[in-house]
Amino acid sequence: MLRRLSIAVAGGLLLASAVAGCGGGDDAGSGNGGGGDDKITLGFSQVGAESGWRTANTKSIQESAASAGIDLKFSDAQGKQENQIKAIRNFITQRVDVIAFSPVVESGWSTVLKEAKDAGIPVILTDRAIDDPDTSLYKTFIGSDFVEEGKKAGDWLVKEYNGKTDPVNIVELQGTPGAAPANDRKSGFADVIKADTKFKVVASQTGQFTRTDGKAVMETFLKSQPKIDVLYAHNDDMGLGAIEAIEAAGKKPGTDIKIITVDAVKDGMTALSEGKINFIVECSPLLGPQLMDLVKKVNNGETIPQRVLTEETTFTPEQAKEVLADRKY
Ligand code: GZL
Repeated sequence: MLRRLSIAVAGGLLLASAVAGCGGGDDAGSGNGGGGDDKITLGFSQVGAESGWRTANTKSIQESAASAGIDLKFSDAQGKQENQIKAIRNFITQRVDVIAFSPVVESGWSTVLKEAKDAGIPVILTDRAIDDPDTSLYKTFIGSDFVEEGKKAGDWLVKEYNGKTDPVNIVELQGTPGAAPANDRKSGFADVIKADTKFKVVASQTGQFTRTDGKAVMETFLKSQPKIDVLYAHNDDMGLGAIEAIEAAGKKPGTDIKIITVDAVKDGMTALSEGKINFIVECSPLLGPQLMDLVKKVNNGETIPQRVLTEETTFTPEQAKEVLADRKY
């Protein structure tokens, strides 16, 4: 069901009264995006299809919407904020019941989110956060703590080189510019390694969260850096691309150059089990079921927590070997 805008005309005066669907949300109504009489309609704007993580996230959202009986209007922004803003405006025009999206970057959302709020359509942030201080613009943010993920990566490195004094030269493949996971994984990692001056990030550049760019940037690092001890990649896909470049340069990934990545998608876990990656920090893409539960609650006007943190862990090569067969993504 979509929140209906019932229009009553009395004596030529147009009175619009919002009848919130599904038990009356705390927002004014909206109205007819085609989800059938009693179905909730969810408008979802996805970042794109840049990585294995994103593919798994999309699958989780689409499958969960189907099993929850929620009518999903799905839009792929192909990595562009202007496409996400357009999609959100379309969802507002279509009068969906709830809007959810994974913000491709942290900034620049106030105007369109105010439009959704004025239209009485609740918004849920998934996967990534925004930097707008006005938390009334969205009902909740469900996703990982990326600073914590960066810290976990740094903690592993500190332990790995405990007691050693030689300089440790690190190259870093960052996620997409302006994205919360890129900003926060970088800062969390830097916060931990700054305690020991032997750690030095000698080069840091975006690999756009993709294998292709991860490989290309790693090739430039290998040419420009006389000594690389460690690669810290903000996601598995860039790490996997970098492995191709490292092997093409005649070096052994995981041995000549230690590699830390984030996500724990199947291909990353396979490389970890083979010792080509040394440590992976998990970032679960399986947000679908929790998101649909939140959508139903929001649509029913129930109060939900402002922040829903996703559960995640870390993996060593030995742990990867144990769990690889059971990994869902
Ligand atoms: C993290 C997610 C990131 C993944 C990348 O929650 O936004 O975007 O770590 C993906 O693989 O491209």
